Amino acid sequence: MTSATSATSQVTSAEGARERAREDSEAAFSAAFEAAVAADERIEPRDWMPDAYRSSLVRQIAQHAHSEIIGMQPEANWITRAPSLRRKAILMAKVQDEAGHGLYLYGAAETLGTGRDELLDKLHSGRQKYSSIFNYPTLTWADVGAIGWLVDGAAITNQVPLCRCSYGPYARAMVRICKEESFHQRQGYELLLVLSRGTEAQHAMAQDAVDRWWWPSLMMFGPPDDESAHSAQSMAWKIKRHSNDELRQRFVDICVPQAEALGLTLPDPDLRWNEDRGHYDFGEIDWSEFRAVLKGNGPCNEQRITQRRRAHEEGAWVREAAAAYAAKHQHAPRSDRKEAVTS
Ligand code: FAQ
Repeated sequence: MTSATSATSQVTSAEGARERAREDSEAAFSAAFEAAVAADERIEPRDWMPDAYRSSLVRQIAQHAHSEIIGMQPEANWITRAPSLRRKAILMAKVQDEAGHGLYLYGAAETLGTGRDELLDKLHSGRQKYSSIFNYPTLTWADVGAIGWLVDGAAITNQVPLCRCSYGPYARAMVRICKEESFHQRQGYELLLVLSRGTEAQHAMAQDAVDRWWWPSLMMFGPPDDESAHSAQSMAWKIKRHSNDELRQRFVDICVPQAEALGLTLPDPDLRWNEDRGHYDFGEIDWSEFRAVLKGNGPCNEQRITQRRRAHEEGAWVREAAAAYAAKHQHAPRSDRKEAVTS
């Protein structure tokens, strides 16, 4: 063997050893990840995780964050026309909470290495989704009640199990979000109860709102299980704990007695208790409507995204001012910084 051949074979075997070592450590990390998930332990930002786990979390968390901030629009539409100061203060606090939920969620996505700018860019360019529910209009004051009762109610049903999501930062964000959503749900229920027990016109307004929001609320849980692209893998990773159809059924079972207590009817002639299943049967969801809304053809898709882009552009000066302030104080001498804090 010439010395050149021997040097080449040494390099090749060193590369091979490195490659084998890399594969061994990857396999060890992967086994540790699978074991942690199986043991119901939390995966934290610095832990090794499969690329697909990371990207699936970013996809779901981003869609959730976008839903929170786009979801501010339908109700904000009624802040200036709330029927009393009390109702106005409550509604402002609720809409503000939703902005806060967006912040926690964008923060959770950041722990996975994806910044808010990138996610907002994807939302504004239509590359990421937000919940279908926010593409419906709020036509009357009663819609604020229907959103609280049904939309926040569906959100809680879906999100309480997410408090046990395998990814730590998302699970912890969900604990606080769910507590706040419970307030939101109760204010919506109380608002509808007052309307339902009010004048004939108020009762009719509450019923009309429930008629319009019921079916879109059922669509919030996503496509039926046999068409759900991500459920099986997300459940195996314990990101999701229940399937779309299981949670939808849970929501229907919760709502039927609540509707009775409200004195309102749910717009589904097929809704009836099934003794054998121990659940309410309900009618067929119009999945063609769901698909149309997801494609951008819902009643308000265009309006919602246009308003979001405008708000982002008009807020540019706030972001620039905040960045300039942060940079100034980061580079200021320590004594100036102290003065800035105490003055
Ligand atoms: N709208 O394979 P799956 C709120 C998409 S609550 C739009 O079943 P996955 C609070 C899905 O992304 C609302 N898109 O997906 C509030 C996927 O598309 P992709 C937000 C939907 O992830 C209240 C494709 O269809 N809550 O904002 C919808 O396993 C009042 C295939 O679906 C959350 O986001 C939909 N309804 O299950 C704020 C909760 N459904 O990503 C203001 C967290 C499905 O491949 C006022 N998210 N898609 O392009 C989740 O639990 C899940 O992501 C599901 C979907 C259950 C939404």
